[in-house]
Amino acid sequence: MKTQVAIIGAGPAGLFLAHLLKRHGIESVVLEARSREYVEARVRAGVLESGTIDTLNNLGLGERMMREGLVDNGLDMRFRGRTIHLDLPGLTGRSVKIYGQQEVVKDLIGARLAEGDPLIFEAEVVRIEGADTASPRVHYRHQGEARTLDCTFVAGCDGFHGVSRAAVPEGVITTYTRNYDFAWLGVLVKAPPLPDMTYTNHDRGFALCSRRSMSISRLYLQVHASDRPENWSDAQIWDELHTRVFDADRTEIKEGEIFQRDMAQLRAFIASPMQYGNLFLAGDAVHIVPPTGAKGMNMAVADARVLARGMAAYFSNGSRAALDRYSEECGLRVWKTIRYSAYMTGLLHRFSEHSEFDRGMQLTELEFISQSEAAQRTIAEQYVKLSDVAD
Ligand code: FAS
Ligand code: PHB
Repeated sequence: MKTQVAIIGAGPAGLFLAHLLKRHGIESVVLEARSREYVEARVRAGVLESGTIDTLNNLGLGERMMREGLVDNGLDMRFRGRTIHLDLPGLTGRSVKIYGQQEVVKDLIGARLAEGDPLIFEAEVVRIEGADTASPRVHYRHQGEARTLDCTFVAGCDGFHGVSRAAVPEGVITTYTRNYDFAWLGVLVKAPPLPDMTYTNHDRGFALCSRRSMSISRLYLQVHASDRPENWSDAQIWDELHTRVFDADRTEIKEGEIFQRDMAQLRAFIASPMQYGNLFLAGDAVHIVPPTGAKGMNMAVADARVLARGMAAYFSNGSRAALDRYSEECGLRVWKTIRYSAYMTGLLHRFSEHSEFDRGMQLTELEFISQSEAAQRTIAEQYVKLSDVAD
């Protein structure tokens, strides 16, 4: 099989890239290791920045997101029983939208298949041959058979555990990593959510109250990295959430049926450069941010936008200039997003290695933010638009 662009992975990075390339008349084939059911059921991110919202709408794929997505105008941070409320439109002139990543993925997959464009599920890529040549070849397994896909470019959109990053020779790629010794236990609950996105810093640990609709709450608890969802009873989850959200009288957080549990490990990671010959890495395949910044999916979309523009230039006029600058053009944005996500993680979580002095500094930072509109605007601006891509 032959195509212009071989896309490895049907997550946000790969699916947005496929649709963006099509708008430029560029053919691609998406190879996804998992089944459609698995990919569409995977619960992950929830916050869409305006750049992601606009991209979905410009692709003509935003109708359900605009109908079912929830506009988020506020960001609350609680500590010492008090709340810092960030009025996003007041501070930045923007808001964000809450719309589950799995809903975005469903919309993109549905459109891709409706348009009859190649998206092959249960097609696991095992090797990329000739990434640094003009005609790379992707080797994958499908229906028990070894197959190949010849192409001009390979887009490695296969996430942190994919194979594409490994196709870049040792000496060429540099990785930067920070691992945290805590993780997030996430639950989906059939109960009305809090009115605003609410992050908390409590002596017992971090908690986050988000939502998927006005009747589905998405709640998170900081737990040790070695913990497991099955270690927690529903009652223990509710006890910790009420406590960490300073909801001692249990009147704020509405309890309900916990119908989904998952764990997300926290790490900050970036690999540089994001390209090697005719292989281009995008999304989690090349960077990971702790989810405290709500950036992972938005970063993946921003990478896809830059990459699609570079590939469109090449196929329309043969110029590689934009493609050769892909890594450089994405680099600073990615580092700034990692910085923000690491800052918010450091501000809101309990650290086993923290001294009493460190704890005092952390709470004083929150006190300072509570009294400084400039500090609040700094956080709000990064929450709503760090994944902006200059057109
Ligand atoms: P993805 O990982 O979404 O997609 C990669 C795809 O490639 C997958 O479908 C995979 O099956 C496929 N693949 C892998 N290897 C392959 C191979 N060899 N051949 C073919 N296909 C292959 N972000 C937030 O902002 N908020 C959150 O709360 C949040 N929670 C998260 C929880 C978890 C458990 C994880 C892992 C991530 C979370 N993220 C969160 C980040 C997440 O949203 C990512 O940033 C986002 O999925 C990035 O999209 P992609 O780069 O497309 O990678
Ligand atoms: C979510 O709704 O899943 C969510 C919201 C904010 C975050 C992370 C995840 O920082």
